[in-house]
Amino acid sequence: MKRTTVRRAGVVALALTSLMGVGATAQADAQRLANCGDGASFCLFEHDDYAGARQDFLFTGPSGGCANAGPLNNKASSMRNPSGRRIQFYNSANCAGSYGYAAAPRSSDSDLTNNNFDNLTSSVKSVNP
Ligand SMILES: [Ca+2]
Ligand SMILES: [Ca+2]
Repeated sequence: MKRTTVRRAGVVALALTSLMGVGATAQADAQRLANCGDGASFCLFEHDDYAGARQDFLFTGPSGGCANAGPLNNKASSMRNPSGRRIQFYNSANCAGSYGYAAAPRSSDSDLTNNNFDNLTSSVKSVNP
């Protein structure tokens, strides 16, 4: 009898933990994809964890638009891509040469160091995934 009660309590606790886990994940997803400027397709941040100066980009029209990093040239350390397109990162201005890193649609990265692209981005291009 006693053993059964203990097991039931364990199951309830597990179910509660799962529910909380799902809620927290959904909230984190919404948070990391928000917080570019209103309607921006993509944004770069000066520091890790979406901190420091922010540069917004609006890519309209056909795929393949390129934009220079502006004030964040060689400074970007994290990024958010709420758009449905892939964003390619270039070490040179005007998307010259080959890209060094590509962000998946609807993704974010709190630290570009592990992509070997910290403080290197000079231009970005929006392409169809
Ligand atoms: Ca930086
Ligand atoms: Ca560069």
